[in-house]
Amino acid sequence: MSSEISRRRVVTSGGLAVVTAPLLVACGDDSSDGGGGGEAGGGGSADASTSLLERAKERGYLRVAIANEPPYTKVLPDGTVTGAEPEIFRAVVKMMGIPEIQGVVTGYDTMIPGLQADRWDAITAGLFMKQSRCAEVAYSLPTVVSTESYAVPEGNPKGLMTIADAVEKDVKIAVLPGGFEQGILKKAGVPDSRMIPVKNGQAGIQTVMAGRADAFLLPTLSLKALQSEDTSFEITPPIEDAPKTGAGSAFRTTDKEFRDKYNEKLAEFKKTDEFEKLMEKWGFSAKASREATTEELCNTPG
Ligand code: 6CS
Repeated sequence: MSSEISRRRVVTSGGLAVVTAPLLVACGDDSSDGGGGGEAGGGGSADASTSLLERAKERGYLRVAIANEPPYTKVLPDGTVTGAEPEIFRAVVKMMGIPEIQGVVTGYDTMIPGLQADRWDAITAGLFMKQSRCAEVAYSLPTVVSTESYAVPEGNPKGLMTIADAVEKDVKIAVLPGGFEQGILKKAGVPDSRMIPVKNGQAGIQTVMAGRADAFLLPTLSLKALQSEDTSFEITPPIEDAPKTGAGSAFRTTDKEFRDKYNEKLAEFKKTDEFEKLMEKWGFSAKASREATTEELCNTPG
């Protein structure tokens, strides 16, 4: 099914590529047929004749998939793409001679299909590593390492503290479609009928507060960012039986040469004070990032 929605790419001053049509609808249309490569961010041509590095240097930017979920990714009102992941990526590709990045906002469920359809060149959204994803993309070294928590109504009336609680209790959990959290719950045995898909963080909180779900499962830091805007809910301590969540940038498996060059510069960058300050600014631990390995995080089942 190809999308009939006309899309005109507008690049804001801050580097956000937006389309006239709701991107999620467009992506959802295109990614279902695997076609439409290179349209969302424009400039795609993942052919074998030129390397991603050559194409990026010629274009002057790389297109990156982001979710706009602070602190991992955050689009400012003027369209500037910020957040831990894009800022690390921007700093490292500058070291490779690529002056800018262009963000394309999309859902986690379309990030890998869109990468493979050449709608973007990399995923810099905090797409947590796990076995199935590591089989489909070429991850960089780890950049952010984090934890998961539940957002619950005041007093946590259903006493939800662990993944096991979500399995054993007759509760409904809001999750992002195709997200890492949905995978954790599914693998633990929570039936689809007790998972409520929501389109973003705000919708997840609204779903809990309206009583349509008993909790919303999301990274702890993402929930804290939401709570800075809305104090109506509580956040559980990091969930002890949830896997450690670690992300890096994700590339096409055909762009491993680029990924390897990226890793060389990322390894240098991770030793700098600039990296330390960037991680601290967004609430992440530089130490945890430096100690984690792609191999370890790619061992996460699911
Ligand atoms: O990797 C994922 O799927 C998850 N990552 C983040 C940063 N937020 C939620 C999402 O499900």
